[in-house]
Amino acid sequence: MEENCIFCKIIKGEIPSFTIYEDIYFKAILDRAPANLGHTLILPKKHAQDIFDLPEEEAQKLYPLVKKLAIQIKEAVGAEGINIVQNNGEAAGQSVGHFHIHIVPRYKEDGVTL
Ligand code: DGP
Repeated sequence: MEENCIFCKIIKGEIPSFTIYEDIYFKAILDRAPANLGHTLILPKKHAQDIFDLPEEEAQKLYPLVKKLAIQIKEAVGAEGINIVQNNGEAAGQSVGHFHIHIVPRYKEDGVTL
């Protein structure tokens, strides 16, 4: 838990969020500013700033979960495609300093820019 980290507060339940999945390592929530319906963020429960700071244990568990949720979200919203995006550092567009993966449902010519 990092003081003043929005995602740590969400994980602790101090800030409300719409949770679509949770286990001992991760919580997956709907993005509050979704690029498309079903835009989801996967957050490790243990605070890590970015990929460079992510513990090996979380790193190993992550991609099977990304795959599982991408499949379920695609089906749930009837998406034609999915973007999986993960920004590291301000220079790369990271605005919240707690590692997260975006799962963004996509449709042909939906005009979304990431
Ligand atoms: P990034 O730019 O990659 O760091 O993405 C941060 C995302 O986090 C952005 O899409 C908006 C989302 N976000 C920021 N604050 C909150 C919040 O309090 N609740 C939820 N659900 N999403 C948030």
